[in-house]
Amino acid sequence: MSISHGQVTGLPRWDRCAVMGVVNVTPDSFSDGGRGFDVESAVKRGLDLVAEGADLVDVGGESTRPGATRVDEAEELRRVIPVVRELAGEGVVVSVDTMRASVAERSVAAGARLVNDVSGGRADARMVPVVADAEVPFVVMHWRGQSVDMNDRAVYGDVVTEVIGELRASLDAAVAGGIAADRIVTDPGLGFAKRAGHDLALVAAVDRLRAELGLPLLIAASRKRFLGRVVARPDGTPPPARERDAATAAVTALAARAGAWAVRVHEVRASADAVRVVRAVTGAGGEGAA
Ligand code: PMM
Repeated sequence: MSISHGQVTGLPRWDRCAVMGVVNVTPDSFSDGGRGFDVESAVKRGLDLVAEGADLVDVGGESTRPGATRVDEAEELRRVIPVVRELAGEGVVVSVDTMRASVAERSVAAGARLVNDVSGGRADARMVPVVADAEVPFVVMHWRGQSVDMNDRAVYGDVVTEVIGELRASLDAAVAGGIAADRIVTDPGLGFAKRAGHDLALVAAVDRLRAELGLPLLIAASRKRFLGRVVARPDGTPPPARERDAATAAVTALAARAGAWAVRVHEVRASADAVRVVRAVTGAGGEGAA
């Protein structure tokens, strides 16, 4: 009963669900309290995530949380490029989380091996051609528009069917734009124009998403609002984001069991253990298992 998690051309092959650790180079995480960002601390954070079991590290310089407004291009480059360069120089498999083609291009030149675009190529018309030219893998996430007002677009009849249909359109555009299908990862975009019930339905449908889209799947539930609601205190108050890591690891186990290619998480250790437990359990049911 071993599970196939899929493989992405241009990246290492893992015999289990991979774990992508998150380094958000944003003012609330790595500000040095003054003019700039503390590159050294952000790099150390990335290396710590690898030591805890991350297979890849996703570096982003722009918050996409609900209500977030955009940072300008120069600022995003200033935050992201030095961190990408240093982590790649240390041999880390680096992914860059950006909606801007210029940031993707410069990140790949600095050593990034994967471009993770929450807009799936829709926010910047140059993104697909740039990724196609660079011949790097590309994450196409389900997206209905910028974060500032995305909650207004969280309206679905059948969320799983609609997300699959809308993802297909972005995936077709990526392939038509020259990105090889075997370099594409897809992602239902938990929390992006989704309410808690939508997110839960999508987590429950990982195997269907995989089967119908036919591509490696990234699941990024880490610390998101829907988990805060699930593990809310008796008075209904959600715990703060940092107290949602056990709930996140539970989603990791479910996603890995359903064949996700990777999970994207802020706290790596528990998820790194979870994917190993899933591999051990799913590999243990064969002949001779007494
Ligand atoms: N979510 C966030 C950022 N990047 N990338 C992908 N592929 N999928 C996601 O769901 C996703 C992402 C927002 O999360 P954070 O601000 O808590 O890191």
